[in-house]
Amino acid sequence: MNVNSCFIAAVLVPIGCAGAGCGADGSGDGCPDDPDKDAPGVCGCGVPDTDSDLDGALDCQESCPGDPDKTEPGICGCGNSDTDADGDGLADCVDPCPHDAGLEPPGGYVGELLSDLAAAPDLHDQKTVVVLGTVKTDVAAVTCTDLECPPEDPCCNECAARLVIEDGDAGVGLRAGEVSPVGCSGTNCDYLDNCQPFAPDQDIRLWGTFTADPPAIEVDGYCVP
Ligand SMILES: [Ca+2]
Ligand SMILES: [Ca+2]
Ligand SMILES: [Ca+2]
Repeated sequence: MNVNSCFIAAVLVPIGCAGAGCGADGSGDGCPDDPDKDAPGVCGCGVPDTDSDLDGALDCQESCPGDPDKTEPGICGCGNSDTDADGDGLADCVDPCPHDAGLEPPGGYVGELLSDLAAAPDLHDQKTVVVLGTVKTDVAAVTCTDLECPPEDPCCNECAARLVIEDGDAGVGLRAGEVSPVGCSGTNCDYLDNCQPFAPDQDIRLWGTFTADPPAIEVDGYCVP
C-alpha cells in the first residue's frame, strides 16, 4: 500500500459522518458555498427547496412556480388555465369561439382589426373578414312603426335599427345576410333590449364579407368570444 494515500484518506474522512451531506472537507456541510443548506436536498446546493405556490412541486421541479394549478405552461401558459369550456379540443385561450363547440370562423382564425378596415376599406373590399368588437345600436337610425297601441298590447309597434360593431374609435356597420337577419326587431317600448341576435354592448366575434362603401359587413356567422 502506498503510504501517502493512506495518510491523506485518514485526514479527509471525518469521523462520524459518511454519505450524502458529509462535506468533502470533513466539515459535515454538503453545501459549503450555500449558507442556507448543509446538504444538496432535492434542488441542489445554492437553490432552496422551496414550494412557493404550495402545490407540492418544489420551485426547482416545475416550470410554473407561481401557479398552484399548473406545473407546466401547457397551451395557455403559467397563470392561465388550459380549460376547454366547450369541449371542442381547443383550449379557451386559443379558441376563437370558446363557448360554441364546432363553430369557428372560416379557414381557421385570422384576426382583422376594425381599425384596419375603417382606415383602408378599399383594401378589404369584398373580402372575408373576421373581427372582434362590441355591438352598438345606432340609436339615430332606429325606425319604429308609430301605431296607436291598444291597452292590452301597449308595445304593438315594430322597430328596426342599424347595428354597428365597434372597437375603440373604429366601427363598421352590420348588414343583413341572407340567412340570419341583422338588426333590431321588437317594440318601441324595448327595442334596445330586443336586438337579437346582436344584443347592444355585447362583445362579439363575427365573420362575413366586407364591403367598402359604405363600410359594412354582411354577416355569415358570429359567436360570443
Ligand atoms: Ca410549487
Ligand atoms: Ca405550480
Ligand atoms: Ca374550446
